Amino acid sequence: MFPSSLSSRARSLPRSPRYVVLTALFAFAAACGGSGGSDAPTNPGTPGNTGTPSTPAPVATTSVSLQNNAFSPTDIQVSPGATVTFTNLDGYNHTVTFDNTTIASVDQYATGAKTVTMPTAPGTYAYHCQIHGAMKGTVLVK
Ligand SMILES: [Cu+2]
Repeated sequence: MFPSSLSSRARSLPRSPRYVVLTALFAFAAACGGSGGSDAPTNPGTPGNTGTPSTPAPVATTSVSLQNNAFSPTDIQVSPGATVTFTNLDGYNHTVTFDNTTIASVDQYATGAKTVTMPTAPGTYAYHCQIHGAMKGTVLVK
């Protein structure tokens, strides 16, 4: 369908053709919605691969900071059995408490770095601070 001259441009701008297609789809959906009537779709559907996921992917790192009552990055990805370092920059007490009690959690500490060894079993392991209920994070072992 595309002229062969597009192939080199498509290689340097891999998202461009998809973006054009998505733009066309949105324009089409908008046109349909404008026609009104009961058979106009209220939800035009979700494109399969927009490149902008609603939930950010976990960050591949073994270092997490505790600052301003938050874990940063909130969601990380590590290898099985990895050691994750949690550094408290707030100067007051936090804990790193995993929901999965087989993981050795960190009792309250106010400064410095603590390490936690993650399981070898793949999965998402949620943790929180026992002092500040809004402080939550996850470690994806993969
Ligand atoms: Cu805390």
